[in-house]
Parts: sequence; C-alpha cells; structure tokens
Amino acid sequence: MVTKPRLYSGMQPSADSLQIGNYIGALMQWRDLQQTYDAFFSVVDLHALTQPNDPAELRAKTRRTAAQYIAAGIEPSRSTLYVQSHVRAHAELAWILSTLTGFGEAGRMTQFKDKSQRYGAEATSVGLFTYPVLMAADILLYQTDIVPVGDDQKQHVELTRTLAERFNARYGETFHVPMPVIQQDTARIYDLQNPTSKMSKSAESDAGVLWLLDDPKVSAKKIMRAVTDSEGSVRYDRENKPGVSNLLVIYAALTGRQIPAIEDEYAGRGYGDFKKGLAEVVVAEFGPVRERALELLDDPAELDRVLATNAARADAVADRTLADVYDKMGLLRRV
Ligand code: AQP
Repeated sequence: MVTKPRLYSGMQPSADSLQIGNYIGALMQWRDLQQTYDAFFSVVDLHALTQPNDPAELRAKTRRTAAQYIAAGIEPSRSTLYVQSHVRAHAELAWILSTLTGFGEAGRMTQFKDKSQRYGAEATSVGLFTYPVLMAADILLYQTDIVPVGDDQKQHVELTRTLAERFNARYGETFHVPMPVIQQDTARIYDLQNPTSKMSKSAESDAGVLWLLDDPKVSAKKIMRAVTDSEGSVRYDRENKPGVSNLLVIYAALTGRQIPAIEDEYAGRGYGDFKKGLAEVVVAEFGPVRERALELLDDPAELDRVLATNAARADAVADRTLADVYDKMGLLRRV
C-alpha cells in the first residue's frame, strides 16, 4: 500500500459561524487536498482559550465549527476531523516543546507582539505567548509533511521546523520536519466595508463580514452595500480599487472563473449589476453549505459521535509519537 503524505491544518472556534475568507482561504483548499493527502483537520479549541471565552459559547462554537467543516465538504470518513482538546497528547507535547524553546525565540513571534499590544499587558496571558509552541505540537504529533497556512502563520511553521530539527539533533531522529504551504495572496479576502483589512471572524463590525451561516438575504444585502469607488467600472486594481478587486476575487474563487473573463462580462455595466451577480453566486454556494451545517447541528449526539471516532483515530497516531518522545528524552516508562 502506498501511504499518502500527511497534512495538518486547523481553525479556531472563535465565532458562531465561519466567514467567507475561512471558506475560500482554507476550506475550499482543504476539500481538494484531502483527496491526495492523509489529512488531519482540527478544531483548535485549546488555542481559542488564549482569549476570554464563555464556557457554554465555546462548546457551541466548537460544534458549529466542526459542522461547517463537514458541510463545506471535509469528509470525516476520509480525513481525520477532530477537536484538539479531545486528543490529550497536544497539551503534553506542547509542554515538552516549551522546554526546548528559547524565551527570546518565542518573544520574536510577530503575531504575539501584535496581539499582546492590542490586548494590553493585563489581558495578555502566558498561553498567548506559548501559542506557537502548542501549534508546533499540533503539527509534529502527526509527523506532518505539509501545513497549509496563511502568510501570518508562516513564522510559526518556521519555529515548528526549528524545534523538530533541534529535538532530532539532540535526541535522535523523531520528528518529520514539515513544510509550510503558503496560501496565495489571491486567496486573501478583505472586509466588505473596509477592503484594506483582512476579513476576520473577530471583526468589530458585522456589516463587512460574509458569514457562512448568514441568511441568504442578509448575505445579498451585505454584498449590495459593499464599499466600492466612484469610477463605476468593474476592473481589478488592488491598489486603487480595493473594494471592487475584493469582490472580483470572491467571484472568481467561487466560480472557478478567471478575473478578466468576469471583467469582460460586466464591462459597461454598473456596480449594481455586478453586485447582484455576485450575490447570486454567493447565495448559490453558501445555501447548501448552510442547510447541511444546520442539519448536522440539529443532531448534536451524532456529530459528537463522529468527532469521537475521529479523535480516536488521531489519538492512535499522536500517542505513538508522544511515547517515542518521552522515551527518547528519558522519562521513565510506567509499567
Ligand atoms: N480573510 C481571509 N482570507 C483568506 N483566508 C483567511 N483565513 C482567515 N481569514 C481569511 C484562513 O482561515 C483559516 C482560519 O484560521 P484561524 O481560525 O486559526 O484564524 P485566523 O486566520 O485568524 O482567522 P480569522 O477568521 O481572522 O479568525 P480570528 O478572528 O479568530 O483571528 C486560516 O487558514 C486562515 O489563513
């Protein structure tokens, strides 16, 4: 049997719904990649704890995120789709790796610098500081070959590689050293009201975010109200026409068409027509995803069962790696 190369990726359950950036930038690619990779897709709830959470809400968001993975086409019988905290080895390996990470090394992570500045010293936890070490554990537990990530996570994958190489050099060949696969810039989606900022689950205003679980009428309304410019021509120019360019990128990503072909179709027509066309595309794509996600959420016991089966599959791989790590480091085996 030829074994497929392994892939690891995840998203935080930080909102009730995923947004179209998560769909285009991650889920659509995961859906394709699961055909050729032995894929592990996690709902990274332990990472979500680096921000304040209401316990009942976190539980609900975790289920909702998993349901949206499945509704978007991640097949839990093909890929290992699980909740991070269900696999205890993540937290255990994170501790081990933290003993190999330099304090200064962790302090150089730009995402920590950005986020800690945003939250302020009082709201910045040690967990936020060690977040990249937990991410390294996520990846290394599965002997991962590739990690598809956004540009902002590249530095964390570099740290993961460094830690794997350091461990291997100190204790002998143990970890596979993973490669980041950086999502292309064209897959980056911006806020509809503020088209120079990345669309984000934690955006301050809802008006610029297209949620996967939005009612279709709401999605259409948000698109009709998206910020454009006064030129009136449907033309891609990221620098001078960020709003229209963003809408073109969404249109192209969801239809698989090239941007110039879409520009041609709407040449000489106004933004109203273009937005109406895009709203139809978005509603046609999200409608079935939303319906399927809501169906899955209607039967939480069945969803939990699927997640448990997948967690057991993840456990089997993760436990093997962790046992090897403990052994190599000289931790006494329990008999
Ligand atoms: N706007 C975006 N365009 C393209 N891809 C995006 N992703 C997120 N936003 C966009 C991709 O979705 C995955 C989600 O990763 P995450 O949940 O760990 O956090 P994130 O990247 O920080 O996403 P959000 O939506 O902005 O969440 P919050 O607000 O919680 O921080 C990643 O693969 C990411 O590249």
